[in-house]
Amino acid sequence: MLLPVLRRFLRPYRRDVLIVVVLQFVQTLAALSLPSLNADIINDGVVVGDIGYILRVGGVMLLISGVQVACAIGAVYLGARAAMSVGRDLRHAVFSRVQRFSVAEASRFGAPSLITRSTNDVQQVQMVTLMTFTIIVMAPIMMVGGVIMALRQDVGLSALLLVVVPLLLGLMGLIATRMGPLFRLIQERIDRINRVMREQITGVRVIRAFNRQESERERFARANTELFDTSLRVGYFMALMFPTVMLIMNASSVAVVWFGAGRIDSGAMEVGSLVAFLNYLMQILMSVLMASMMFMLVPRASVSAERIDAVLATEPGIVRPAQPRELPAGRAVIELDGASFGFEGAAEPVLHDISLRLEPGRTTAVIGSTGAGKTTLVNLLPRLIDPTAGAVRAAGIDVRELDPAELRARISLVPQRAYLFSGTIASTLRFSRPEATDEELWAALDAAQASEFVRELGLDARVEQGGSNFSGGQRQRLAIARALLKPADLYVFDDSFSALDYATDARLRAGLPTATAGAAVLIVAQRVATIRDADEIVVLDEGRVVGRGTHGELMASNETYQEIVLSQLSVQEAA
Ligand code: M5T
Ligand code: MG
Repeated sequence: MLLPVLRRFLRPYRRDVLIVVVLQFVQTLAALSLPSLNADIINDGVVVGDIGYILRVGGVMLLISGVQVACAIGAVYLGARAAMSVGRDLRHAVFSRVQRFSVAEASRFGAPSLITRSTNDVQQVQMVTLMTFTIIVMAPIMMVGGVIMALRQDVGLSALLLVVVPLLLGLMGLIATRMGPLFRLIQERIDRINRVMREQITGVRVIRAFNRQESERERFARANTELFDTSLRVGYFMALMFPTVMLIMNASSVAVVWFGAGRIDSGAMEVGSLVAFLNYLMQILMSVLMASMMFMLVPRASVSAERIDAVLATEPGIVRPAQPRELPAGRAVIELDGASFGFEGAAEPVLHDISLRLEPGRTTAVIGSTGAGKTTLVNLLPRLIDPTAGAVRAAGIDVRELDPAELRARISLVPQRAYLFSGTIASTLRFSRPEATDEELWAALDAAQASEFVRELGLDARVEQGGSNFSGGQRQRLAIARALLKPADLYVFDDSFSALDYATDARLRAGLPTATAGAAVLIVAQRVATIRDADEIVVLDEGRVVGRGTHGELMASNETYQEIVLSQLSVQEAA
């Protein structure tokens, strides 16, 4: 998986990559030529006592070293730049893909894994890219070149290479194959650490309330220990590898000197050649070592590339059609037409054959017990999910034929879990309409019954991530103000008044027709008082519409509605 990903993401930088390859090539050739020159100095300069020759060849060696250094600097600079760019582009690709995901795809991966994939996994690929630039070019040239040069120095001694190189290669191969599976495990365990960590942070209040610190600590400790164990096993192999390589290198140096000494003694070889041969041997073994490092890093990066590619290859379930139709100007009527919806893999659909017309100027309410499917119904409207049967229409057009952005521009939603983005009160409100003036902010806050507490804090008061530094009711009202700030054809309130007291709830709803400027309004609630004045009330039970009408009509005829009303009346009376 690594290659296709790299091929795709390195393409914009292929000029840099080409230059890196050339620079590495030159650098390696330079490195290969130095020991031979050194041998010449010894054989023809030092042994004979020719100072001039030593200075001349020494000068050439200095020059070549200079070239080598310059090439190395250039290669590292360009290589690092290209590798980091690949990292940046990968992160960008993952992020923008995830942004296009609908709820279904995002939950298939889960937030912690998506975060690991866009950070740690990208880093693995980035690192291997950088290594590749050096090793892939250098190792083969060095190995082949080294062998040729060694042969030129002394054919007899080169027989040693036939023993040492296969030995080292075999050993490295053995270790590398053992390490591959461990790397996949490491990535999965980092996922787990992320998940536990996230849950602890977001659920800190629940954990404290139930005194679960101890068991949570254990849960984290377990995940942490597992990562530690796997990393340690990788570490053992690494620890084993370096001494082994060193042993082989040094043992073979001893062998070279041993046999070389004999050959020099018998006059078959010169001293300089022995020194050069030793140098070439080191270069060859270094290149074998580097190549095997590659074999070790590549499996890990492949696992990461696979995980990244899985995200990039996932097609969002909800996409913009190739030729979207235009919504006509003016207020659009949005309707559900026999819409059903079932979650992936669930046996029973959550919504059955729902029809609903949301017209300008009318307030529609949906009431039903927990789990009845109210939020699922709401999610169909701005096309956060697509119905499994039936259709959602805006101005008579199936929403699947529209640009989702255009559809969503016409709908303003207060989600059940009022999520506020971090920043100031003003910035979190302007999330729905960046160009809103302060006056408009205050008008929306007034309508949302929030101006009182915001006036005390000021529009520049801090909002923590998610709005966690506000009370549930304050957060709901800020979310309502944010939704009212956006001009829309349809305003949807998903259980948005539940944290408000009765009086505030009533005041807020009384102001809604003005605040929404006569748009269609859909109120989802469990509390009868919140919806009794609606033009039409839809009673939802286990995903089916079991009644519709006004409060009076439903009171007279609908059993489910009566039950709901009675249960709430008795609660009130008892209080
Ligand atoms: C309706 C099921 C859930 C419930 C039904 C989000 C989600 C829900 N469900 C899944 O199986 N998978 C999911 O990812 O769908 O859920 P709802 O529409 O959220 O219910 P509601 O809004 O009427 O409930 P509430 O509590 O907000 O009043 O059976 O198990
Ligand atoms: Mg809900």
